Amino acid sequence: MIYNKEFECLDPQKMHELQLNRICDLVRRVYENVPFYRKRLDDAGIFPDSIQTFADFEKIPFTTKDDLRQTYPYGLLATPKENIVEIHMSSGTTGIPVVDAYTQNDLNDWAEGMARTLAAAGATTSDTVQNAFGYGLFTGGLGVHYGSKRLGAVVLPISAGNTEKQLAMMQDFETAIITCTPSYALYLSERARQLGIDLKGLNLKAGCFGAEPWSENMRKQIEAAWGIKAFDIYGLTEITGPGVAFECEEQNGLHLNEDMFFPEIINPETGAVLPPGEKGELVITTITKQGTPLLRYRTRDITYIIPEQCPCGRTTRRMHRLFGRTDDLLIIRGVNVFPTQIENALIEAYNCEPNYLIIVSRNEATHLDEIELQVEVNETQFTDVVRDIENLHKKIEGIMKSKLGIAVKVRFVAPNTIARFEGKSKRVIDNRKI
Ligand code: DLL
Repeated sequence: MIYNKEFECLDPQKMHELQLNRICDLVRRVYENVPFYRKRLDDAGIFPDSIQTFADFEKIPFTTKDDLRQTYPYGLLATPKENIVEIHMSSGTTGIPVVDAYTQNDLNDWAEGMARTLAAAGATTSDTVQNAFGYGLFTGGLGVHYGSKRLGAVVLPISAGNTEKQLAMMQDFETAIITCTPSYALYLSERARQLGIDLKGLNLKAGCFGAEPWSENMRKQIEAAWGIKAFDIYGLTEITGPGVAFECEEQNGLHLNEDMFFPEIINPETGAVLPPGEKGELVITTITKQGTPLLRYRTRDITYIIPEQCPCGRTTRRMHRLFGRTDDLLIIRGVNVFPTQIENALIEAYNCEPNYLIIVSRNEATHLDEIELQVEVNETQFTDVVRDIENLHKKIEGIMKSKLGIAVKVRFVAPNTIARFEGKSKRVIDNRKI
């Protein structure tokens, strides 16, 4: 269902006008209220009134994650602190968190974006949304929560973890929509199988999954294991959280909530803006945000804008599902590969559940990079695999070579030896000292 026809189906020309108005207003707001941005713009010789067109806007310098860290905790507030009603943050691996501060209006926008997301996955007012994203500073839990409430569905705020209870709740409350990371969705289905629960016999119809990269083949596996449609949802803490973009029933690219988030794709090396269809780094400007709005924020996520309009009736632009992050890109002997490409090829070669680990190292003697792919075999496949292990090795390694152009050494490991995840998964260990 299209939740908000006014904005989701707005004439593209009108959407452009709306965006440009909001951009001009935003540049003025941050210039007046955020010393960091005033200096940035002054240094670049840009005055708010000189921004009249998208071409003018493209001259504004990017904002980076580093800028956010350097202004921690409140350096990017664009409104007096008394207007802030909620804070979220993500710490990542480097220590200093990045902060998002919301006014009530920002929370309303967030709820709106997430109501659109859930409605596009088929959620209705009579459905139970079981929300297995973590609640807390992470935006997954409360993002889905606010969206479900706005939509008028029943939200079950169970948070991540407690796997057996999740499965019991699903049966007792006839959950229709499940929301969590894709890796947790797979773990839930694995536990269900072990406990003899048939997920396909329950009331489930769809799942909204995101917060980490997942491949198209992993989607198919989740859909088969759960008997549902699995929708990709996207967002990041700095830019409000989930609800930036979401899939519709076409499951072919994610519609951007363009009335709130202005997207650009850039060449990550040169910063040049790329046309639709060309792959690059997603840059977002939060055009309605009041608390901590960002100008031209470099997400580090790699995608492209799909040039065609979607047959679903929405007119908002779609981005291709993410290929990965600029900082996840593995460069192996000069070949660029994202972990999701390895995942896709692995599932294609061996229709296993993607419990795998990618270990990258540098051979000290040859100074060449090597990838070991540890693949877990499940209990039922175990005996077959042992019988046919040589062939399977060859098959996976062959597909990696032909699809990705890299040599991968496959090592099968026993069932249940690779870690499972309730939140974001960690599937790459890079032991190279570079
Ligand atoms: O992961 C927000 C979120 C919550 C999104 C729930 C979707 C669902 P962060 O923890 O700040 O926020 O991580 C943001 O996660 O820049 C991407 O690299 C990655 N990511 C998020 N969604 C997807 C997705 C939340 N659908 C970072 N596919 C982003 C691939 C995703 N990667």
